[in-house]
Amino acid sequence: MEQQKIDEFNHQHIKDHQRKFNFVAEDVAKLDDVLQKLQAFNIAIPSWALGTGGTRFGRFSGGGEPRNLEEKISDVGMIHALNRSSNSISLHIPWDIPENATAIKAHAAQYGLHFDAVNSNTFQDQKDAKLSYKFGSLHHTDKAVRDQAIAHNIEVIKYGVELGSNALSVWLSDGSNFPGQLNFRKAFQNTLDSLQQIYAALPDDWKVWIEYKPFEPNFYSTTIGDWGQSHLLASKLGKKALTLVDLGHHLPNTNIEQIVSLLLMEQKLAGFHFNDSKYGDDDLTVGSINPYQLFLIFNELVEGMDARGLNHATGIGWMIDASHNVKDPIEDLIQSVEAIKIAYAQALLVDTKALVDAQNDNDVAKAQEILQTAYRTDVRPLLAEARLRAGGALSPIALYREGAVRANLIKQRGEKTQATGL
Ligand code: RM4
Ligand code: MN
Ligand code: MN
Repeated sequence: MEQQKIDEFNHQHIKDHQRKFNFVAEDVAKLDDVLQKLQAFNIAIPSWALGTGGTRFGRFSGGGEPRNLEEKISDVGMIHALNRSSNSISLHIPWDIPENATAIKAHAAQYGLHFDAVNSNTFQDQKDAKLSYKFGSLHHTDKAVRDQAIAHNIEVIKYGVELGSNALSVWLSDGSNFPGQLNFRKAFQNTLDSLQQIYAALPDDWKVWIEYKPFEPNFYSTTIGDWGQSHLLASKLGKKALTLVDLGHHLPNTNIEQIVSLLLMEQKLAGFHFNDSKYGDDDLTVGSINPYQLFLIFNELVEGMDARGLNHATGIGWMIDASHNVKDPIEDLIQSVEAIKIAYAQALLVDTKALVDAQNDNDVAKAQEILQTAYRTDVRPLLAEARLRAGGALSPIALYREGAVRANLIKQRGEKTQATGL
């Protein structure tokens, strides 16, 4: 997407934008501060979500999917050119192996991209693997299987070092399907022992992010099933280990904002995998089901990060982890980034001082008014203004469609390509 096209598009829509922007800007106390924070705020795109997702029942390809890592990076480059808010990519290995790290880094740099956390995969058997993960990986009863999974994680760190990333993200499918299948204590101890060996291989400035999930693909128990189990492991491991919160990895109605607040307080919040869900790990577009919850999470984040003096943009990891079964992945990712930044902008608008007073006075109605005044503000023109200032498009999806980007990708790559990933 050439800059000239973006500028032309913005030129056509500038009047309309200014009218909307002036309307909301008038009421924003620290307007420049908010706009600067929005400009600085980027969300990483996962390399496994640039193709059409599927379920265990089927997969319906959308066409023009990236055929290799280079093409995935180009797709993220397209998203970033349009929204100026997606300046990094997170790789899942071995779905995306950077064979030539120097070339891959240079290719990404062309689009102003760098590499976020690297993700290991021990939830599938790899083609030439000697041993199977059918009954788990880091928690396995057989030391040889654990060793294979440990070696894989250490290899992923090596790829990450070459790419300039600084975190290993570990999600295990380890668990059990039936009562009696597993000794919980031994499974936990094996996991801890395996993670300790991976931890020992982390470079000084690296972190390991431990993700939890209550069920699926195992349906009776998951060895790292909730934030308590993840936090227990992270505290036993040490300072470089933190808990990663994937929004879809909670049982329905869990108060995620409270979890986030406490992890942040304990300096144990690694960051996020954003998505939305109605029932389970649905991996839907961020903000498509419950945008209020997302806002409440950001409200805790902004408050908690400010309390610790953390930089919002870089203090923790921000990443999308979604799957797109019926939408164009690029459009879906643009929508997710927008939803995240809307929630963030709304949280920045909360009158914190008044909220503290209301809390201290136990003025419950006032506290609700304060939060909902921020939540009900249409902040989209603020986001558009931040994008405009950063060289992005006033309306990324509109320009993406106007430019017939997907049709061009189909022409280049073909109708029947299939990206590796979810
Ligand atoms: C899992 C989990 C992990 C992701 C895989 C693909 O459910 O969310 O973060 O790496 O899916
Ligand atoms: Mn995840
Ligand atoms: Mn998930």
